[in-house]
Amino acid sequence: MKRDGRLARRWIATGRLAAAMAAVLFLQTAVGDTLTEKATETVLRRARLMERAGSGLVVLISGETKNFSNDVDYPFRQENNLFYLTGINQVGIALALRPGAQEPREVLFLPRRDPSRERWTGRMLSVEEARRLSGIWDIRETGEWESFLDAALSGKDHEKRLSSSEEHTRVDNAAADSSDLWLILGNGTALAPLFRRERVFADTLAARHPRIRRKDLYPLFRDLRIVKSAYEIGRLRKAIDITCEAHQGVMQKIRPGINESELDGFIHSVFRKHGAQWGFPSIVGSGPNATTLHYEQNDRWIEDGEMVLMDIGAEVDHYSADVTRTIPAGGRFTQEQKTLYEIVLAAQEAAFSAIRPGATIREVHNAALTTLKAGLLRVGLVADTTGNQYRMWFMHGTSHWLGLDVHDPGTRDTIFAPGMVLTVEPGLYIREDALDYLEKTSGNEKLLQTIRPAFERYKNIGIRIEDDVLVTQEGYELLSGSAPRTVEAIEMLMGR
Ligand SMILES: [Mn+2]
Repeated sequence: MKRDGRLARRWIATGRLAAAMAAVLFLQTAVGDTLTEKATETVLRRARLMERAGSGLVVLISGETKNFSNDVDYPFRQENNLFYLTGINQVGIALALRPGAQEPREVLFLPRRDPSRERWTGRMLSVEEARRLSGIWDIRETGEWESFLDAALSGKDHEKRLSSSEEHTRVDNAAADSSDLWLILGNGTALAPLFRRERVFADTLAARHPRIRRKDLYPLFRDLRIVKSAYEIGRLRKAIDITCEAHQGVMQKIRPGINESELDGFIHSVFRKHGAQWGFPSIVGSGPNATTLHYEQNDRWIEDGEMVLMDIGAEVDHYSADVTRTIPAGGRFTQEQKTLYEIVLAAQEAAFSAIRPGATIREVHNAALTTLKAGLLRVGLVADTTGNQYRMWFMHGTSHWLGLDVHDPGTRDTIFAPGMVLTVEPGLYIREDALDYLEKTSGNEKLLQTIRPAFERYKNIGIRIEDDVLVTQEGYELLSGSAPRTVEAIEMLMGR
């Protein structure tokens, strides 16, 4: 008898974690490669999310295309949480999950294919393709989306039709959905404005179904996404390797007289050579531009004796790297540049040593700060290390989470566990106007007198060293070590 995996598909459709795991195993071993590695991932992610939600209706809607100019759009990029659950990067899709209900517990809504549109903007996914990508069996047209939600929210029976067959079944709502409506809202986070469409959508549904209680999916996604699977770590490793290759290439290519834009283009060419995109616009800042944290203009001519800060990250399958190197344009650090560089490097090393299961980003930051402050006192850029004087020269956090978002969801107090990936990126930015805005108090006058000579020596130097780190059982693994990081290693590769 031919094993076609139909039964396993039904197990997956139950959305129950244990059943989904067994089905995935069965498909892999008995049926062959019917489920891609990526689909296997998304099957388990949906089951885990449903396990956490417990009951109700989970709703995710696709991102929108953003207009660039007239009839030209930016390249479409799927909303990351929907991508996390489906692996599908097509506009106009929607996902409904019904934890705690009877089948169907997972339904994906797909726009109907339109040859006249596809002629202009490219192929749209067929039902079979969407199935193969997501591992979701029940796929319907987006036109049925509203009536499906209404039926699910009102607990009425709803006729289900499998788009690819003539099979008709009845949705059994005996175990009716609870009135919880789960959407990504980002309540209490700075990201809440990003989910405005979800709020409007919830308002629309609430007008028709007054009983519903809104529940925020954001904390569920944050907790799920923060620990990376082996598959995800593989994607991140690839993105990081490509990024490090770009850094190595720049170190060999750069020379005084080159424009930041040419380095920007070169970096992008390395990403594209490997089929990757950027996860965020590259920062290529030379001389004084290196003191602007998110400088993106990238159009200045680079002079001899200057340093160039490059904060870049390739993106593979939505997973972004984030690696910064700061190098001397002419291949050799001046004494002043080297002095400050060694302080930042030592701070980064101190931060690394704080990384192990059980620690937090707050502790990593504090470890970096202690070293950084001592260094600043030594060179005379602060008068004492007890207060916040260091914030004139280092004004951002040391770490953030890394993943589908280059700043992945998570907090400073999330307890480290194996599989988490974060950046470690101390820096020093001696902006030329940094002292102009100090309040005119007698204390500050005295401070200015003390640090003025050091400031004159180091002004217009900006340095950041950023690496990507995986938390392991034993401590950590440096993922971006192939891009030279020490003064000696950088000067050696630059070969001058
Ligand atoms: Mn970063």
